[in-house]
Amino acid sequence: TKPREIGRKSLDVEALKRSFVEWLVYSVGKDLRSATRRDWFATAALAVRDRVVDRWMDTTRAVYAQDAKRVYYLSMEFLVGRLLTNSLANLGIMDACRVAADGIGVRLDDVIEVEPDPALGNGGLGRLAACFLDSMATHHLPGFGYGIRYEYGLFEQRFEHGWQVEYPDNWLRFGNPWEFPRPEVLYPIQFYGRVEEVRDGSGRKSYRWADTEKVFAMAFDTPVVGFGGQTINTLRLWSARATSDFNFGHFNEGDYLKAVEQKVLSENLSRVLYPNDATEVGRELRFKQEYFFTSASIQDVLRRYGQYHSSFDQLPEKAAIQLNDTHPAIGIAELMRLLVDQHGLEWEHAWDITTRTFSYTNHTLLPEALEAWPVRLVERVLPRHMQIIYEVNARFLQRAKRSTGDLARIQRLSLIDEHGDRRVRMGNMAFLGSHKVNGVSALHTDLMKQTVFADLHQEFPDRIVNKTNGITPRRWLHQANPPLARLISSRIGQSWITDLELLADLKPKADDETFQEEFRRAKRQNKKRLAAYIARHVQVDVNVDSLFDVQVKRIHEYKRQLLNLLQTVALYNDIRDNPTKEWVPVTKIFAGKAAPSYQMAKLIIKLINDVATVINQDPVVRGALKVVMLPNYNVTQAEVIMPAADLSEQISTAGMEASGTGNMKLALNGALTIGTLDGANVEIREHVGADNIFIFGLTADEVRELRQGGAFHPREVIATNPRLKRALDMIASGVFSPDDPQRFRPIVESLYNTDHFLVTADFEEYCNTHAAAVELYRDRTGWTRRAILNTASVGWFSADRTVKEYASEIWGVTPVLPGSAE
Ligand code: DL6
Repeated sequence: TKPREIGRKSLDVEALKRSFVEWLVYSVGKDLRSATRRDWFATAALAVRDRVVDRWMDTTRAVYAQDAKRVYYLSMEFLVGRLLTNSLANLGIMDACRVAADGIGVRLDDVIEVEPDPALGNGGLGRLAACFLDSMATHHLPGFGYGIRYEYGLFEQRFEHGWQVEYPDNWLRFGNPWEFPRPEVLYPIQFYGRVEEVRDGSGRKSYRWADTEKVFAMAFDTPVVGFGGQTINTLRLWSARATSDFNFGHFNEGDYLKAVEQKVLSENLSRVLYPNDATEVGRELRFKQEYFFTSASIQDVLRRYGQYHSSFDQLPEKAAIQLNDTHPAIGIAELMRLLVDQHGLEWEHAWDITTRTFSYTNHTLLPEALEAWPVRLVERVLPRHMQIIYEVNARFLQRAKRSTGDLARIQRLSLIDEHGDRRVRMGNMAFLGSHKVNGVSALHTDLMKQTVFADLHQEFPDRIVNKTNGITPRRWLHQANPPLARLISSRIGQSWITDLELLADLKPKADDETFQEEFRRAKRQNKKRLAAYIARHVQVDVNVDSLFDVQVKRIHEYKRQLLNLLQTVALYNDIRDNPTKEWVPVTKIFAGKAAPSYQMAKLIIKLINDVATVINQDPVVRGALKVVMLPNYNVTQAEVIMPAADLSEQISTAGMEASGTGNMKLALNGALTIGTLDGANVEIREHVGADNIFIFGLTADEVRELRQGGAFHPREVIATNPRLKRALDMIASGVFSPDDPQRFRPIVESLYNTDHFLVTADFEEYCNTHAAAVELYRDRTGWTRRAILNTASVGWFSADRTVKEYASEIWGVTPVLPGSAE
């Protein structure tokens, strides 16, 4: 029989072995005896990449042949995770590769472990982009990711004496075997300069952007392997390169060092990812990064379109540009500039094309995270774009004034915030320049309509739509949780991998004793793996039979790690007060990074670590309670944590978490959620049923009323709750920080004085609900039944469903199947 192959490269074990040896010797330049694990990683990646390239080209050819509409997903962040396991799993050659590696004396798992996890993002928004890429490729949607090839990703987090310390993430130090540099794909990006008005013979006015500083954007392409290996899409990341005029100016004057300095400065543009998550960024370099990758991407889109089209009329039928948050929103002004200034289109015509091409996803309502760039900055860095923004605004406000005389409303609609120093509201810009604007969960979308975009929503009532987030089942179940994936496939076959709602077929098995037993066995195996990871990384021994209670996400006050921690301290006191009671053993597991400039979040990390030290060393509680904070949370670590969790903490102040996606990953892997009615938790409850989730706390409406009513006094709430007061007194008096008793005063004071995130208000209900959850854990059958029902009920939260909704309702793209290359 013909060996299974992809393109020209065979997938059988012998061929893989040959490939390994050839790559190792002829490309990596090592022999079998001296090869390190890193050499083997490079070798394996290159051999696997060979199996991808033919299909990649097939995909590209098929899309070109049909002149199909493409989606361009513009995102400042992509958290793709390790790619070796992902490629092997999606190509279906994990086992063949393992055997081939064994055959030459190499353990595949060791090789997998040395791959760096590219941290080109901060959190949810970046990981969502990566899940969407996987889903688009798996379902044959012609999708391109466009972003920045940061030389340094998000900082590496270490704990030193319990404090977060940031180290540079030099992820490219050993090279990146997955990427293809494209030195020929190079676009000039301009900054600064001035705008000249020019009139042609007929008196027609046009604009020229002159005396600019230039830098080049150079492309690096990474193939995105869809499940089954049929469709391979592209992630194109831009890297800054100095232009030669930049160097030569100084070079010719004989100032070589100055020339090199200039080169370094201009290439700083793609040097480092801004480590911000929902905190204010006000840096010129960040603004330039946004324009840099957006302009390069749009130039690339127009070049590709231009190969087949001589007018721009059909652009919206051939290209959908999705703005992942407002970071690339300057692209709206950029496309207008290119169409009007460079290609001579009339304004109205260009605006029609632009708005039909763009759509925008909002990911947060937090005021401090809504981008608003100072007019003075935009004017200086991108003077022509500022003019375009003014023109868009003038035309829009003129239209708005026809329907309202309300000046305050006009001010709210404006692209320019006139309070204080004038700023460009990027959210309003993205809204106006898009045909569809979406939120990422039902609640979040409703709140968008009621709050930040209330006025714009009234003007354009059909523009806002909801697209509840999703996660890729390939990485988050098939790859991360082999024991559970195998169990599921043994009962319902493998089709769930690309059609996750089929998991519903497991529902009847929720009461089946054998299935329950096997489900528990899979969970236990994953818990053992996590326990070993914990022992290796933080030297804490945890009981595999304890309830693994997990809160993993960025550290932020609105996510309320503090609520969890206060409950932990209260539980610690309960145990100490009654040590002989048969407590259900609980292991609290935290992980997450704090933005380096977010002092309160960093203090919360220190508090978690200090509380962990005291509790873990206390002989009285030993066994009943452990606290673990894992350093350097990233995609790779999440793949170990998610499958091992029993309880998933999703406890943000209602109305503040746009969606959450960790909540979906944990539920899919059989954890029960304890959470507020926030973000996608609301929809998770609808899918899993109220009996299989622990909901507590104020609702978003109640939060708003409480904050507005002025009747919330945290000091009084604390006074009436002795368990809470005792926990706070302990923290305030230095029980967890004997070396510096005052250390945590800022935390305690902020809870007493303002408690903006309503930790004290939700404390009691949270504790009661948590106690009920822990109590249920005693009932093995009852718990397992609910865990199975969670896995079986969350198929709807697949990113496949989400991207299909985007495809049909926003992008207007359809699948393109590459011609059979087999
Ligand atoms: O939509 C993806 C993800 C949501 O699941 C989170 O709830 C939300 O906090 C996150 N938002 C951001 C916003 N950062 N900015 N700007 O990361 O998006």
